[in-house]
Amino acid sequence: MVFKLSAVLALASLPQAFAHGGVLSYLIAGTKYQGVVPYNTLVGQTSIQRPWLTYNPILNATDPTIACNDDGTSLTLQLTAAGVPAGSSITAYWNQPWPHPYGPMLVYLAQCPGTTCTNVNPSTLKWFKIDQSGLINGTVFAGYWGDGKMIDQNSSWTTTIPASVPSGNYLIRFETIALHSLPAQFYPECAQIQITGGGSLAPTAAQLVSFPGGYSNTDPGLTIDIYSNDAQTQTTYPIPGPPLYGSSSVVTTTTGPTTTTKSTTTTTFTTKSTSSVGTTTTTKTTTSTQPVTSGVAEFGQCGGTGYTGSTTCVSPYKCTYSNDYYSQCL
Ligand SMILES: *[C@@H]1O[C@H](CO)[C@@H](O)[C@H](O)[C@H]1NC(C)=O
Ligand SMILES: *[C@@H]1O[C@H](CO)[C@@H](O)[C@H](O)[C@H]1NC(C)=O
Ligand SMILES: *[C@@H]1O[C@H](CO)[C@@H](O)[C@H](O)[C@H]1NC(C)=O
Ligand SMILES: [Cu+2]
Repeated sequence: MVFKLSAVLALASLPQAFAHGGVLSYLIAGTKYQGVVPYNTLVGQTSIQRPWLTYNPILNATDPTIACNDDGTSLTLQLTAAGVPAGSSITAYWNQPWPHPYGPMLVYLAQCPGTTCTNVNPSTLKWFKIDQSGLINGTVFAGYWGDGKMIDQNSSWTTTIPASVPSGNYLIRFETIALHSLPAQFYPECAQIQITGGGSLAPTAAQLVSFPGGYSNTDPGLTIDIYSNDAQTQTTYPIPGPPLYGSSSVVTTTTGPTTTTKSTTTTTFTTKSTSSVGTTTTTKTTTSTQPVTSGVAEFGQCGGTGYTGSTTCVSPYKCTYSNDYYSQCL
């Protein structure tokens, strides 16, 4: 069918004055993917994201919508981001600017049985947490939180698919929890990805939870009153959910002496555009030679049309394509 954007926009009702929101798009291993468009009919929408209908938060940690928002079922034209290498990065972009700076950021994966996540009910899956950021510094009352960092990072959050995760079809669940009022506000959105080239470290039983089930409405990290007297001196915050995937394993990083002064950096950018009738793939390769001893810091520009500076990022960041005019160290 012909997709008439003007007709879809005409059906839109006004979102609640940007007080809330959710993940609107993704950058996955260098490829941009649009999310579903809330407040619009789902008819004709194609996305890797599971649908969510409004900007409103979920206010109940044990409601079925805690898994993949309301309603989180597959689109009729549901897509999957295929060929996402384990070890690559995924950025989720929220509506700008995200309004809630107090609370944790969390990212989960759940492997789907069979050959696709399409039509799999997220409540039937086992989830493990691959990333979290709670109270970064300061006090519960006046500190810097993962949510504040997300806002400072262009209202986006970049996470790395652990290289040790087994290959397969997964739902990835980005979540920001807002604690400025109680009950806590949950904003989870899910997307379908196919992880390739993975490892063999399965999550342990203790690292796996269901949603609903992973949180309780009485979890200390969800009932905390950030305006209380205690909060003004409290400098720790218990992040809700299971222990982090891989957290029991020891990670050893060995840095040897630098014996070379030059190395070759090759960056491959892949742009994919997908429609309901087919897939077009464009591949672009940039090769540059830079000293390894210097580089652009995290979030700095490292490429783009007209850019003449360094194209090398300081370790461990990678120069990540955003658009033709801008690449960034992430
Ligand atoms: C939360 O949702 C669960 C499941 O729908 C329901 O049983 C419970 O009563 C709800 N709790 C609150 C506080 O609304
Ligand atoms: C907390 O960390 C942020 C970012 O690193 C920094 O800008 C801020 O000054 C820190 N605040 C405190 C109270 O240490
Ligand atoms: C900031 O986020 C928007 C999407 O919300 C994206 O289009 C833009 O490229 C991002 N800017 C940078 C510098 O990454
Ligand atoms: Cu809100």
